[in-house]
Amino acid sequence: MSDVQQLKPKDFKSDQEVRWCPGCGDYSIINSVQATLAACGVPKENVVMVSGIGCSSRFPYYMDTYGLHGIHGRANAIATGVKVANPELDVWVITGDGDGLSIGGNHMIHSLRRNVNLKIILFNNEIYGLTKGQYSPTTPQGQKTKTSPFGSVDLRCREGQGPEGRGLPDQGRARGRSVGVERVQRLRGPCLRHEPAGQ
Ligand SMILES: Cc1ncc(C[n+]2csc(CCOP(=O)(O)OP(=O)(O)O)c2C)c(N)n1
Ligand code: SF4
Ligand SMILES: [Mg+2]
Repeated sequence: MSDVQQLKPKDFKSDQEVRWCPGCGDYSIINSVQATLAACGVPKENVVMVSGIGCSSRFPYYMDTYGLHGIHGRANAIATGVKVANPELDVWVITGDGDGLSIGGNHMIHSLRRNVNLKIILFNNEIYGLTKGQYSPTTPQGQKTKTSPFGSVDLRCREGQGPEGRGLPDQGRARGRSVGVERVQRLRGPCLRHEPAGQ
C-alpha cells in the first residue's frame, strides 16, 4: 500500500482570509490551480509560488505551498533565482498585466529568453486593479480609464503576442478566461508537459 497521501484542493488553501472583491475572476483561477495541483498529485513541498505586486499577486498568501510575495515587476527575476538554485522545484510566477508587462516587462522578456522552465500565470484583467483603474499594456486601444480619460492611444499587447503580433518568444503558452474551473484547469496540461528546448 502506498504511503503517499493523495492531496485534495483544500490542502492547497492557506489559512489567510482572501481579500479579492466579491465576483473577481481571480477566485476561479486560484480554485483551478488548487484543483489541478491536487489532481496532478504534485507534492506541495516542491511548489513555490512567486508573485510581484497587484491584486493577482496576493495569490501566494492564499496557497498552502512555499511562496514569496515579491516587489513590483520582479517576480520573474526572483523565480529565476529559485529555479536555478534548485531545478527540482515546481516554480510558478503569478503576475498581472501591469506587474508582468509594464514595470516587469523587461524581466518577462528575459526570463522567456533564458527559458528556465517557469510556469507563468499572467492574470490579464486589462487594467491595474489594485491601484484602481489605470490603463495597462493590455488595455484595448480607445478604452477610457483613470489615466486615459479620452481613451487609451496605445496599441495593446495581445494574449500570446507583443504589440501587433511582434515580440515575446513562444515558450509553451496557454491561455484561458477565468470563467470556469475546468477551463482554467485544462491550461495546466500544456504547461506541465512543456520542457525548455535544448534541456
Ligand atoms: C515600484 C512600484 N510602482 C508602483 C506601484 C503601484 N502599483 C501597485 S500594483 C500596480 C499595478 C498592478 O496591476 P496588475 O499587475 O495588472 O495587477 P491587478 O491588480 O490588476 O491584478 C501598481 C502600479 C508599486 N507598488 N510599486
Ligand atoms: S480590484 Fe479588480 S482585480 Fe482587484 S480584487 Fe477587485 S475585482 Fe479583482
Ligand atoms: Mg491587471
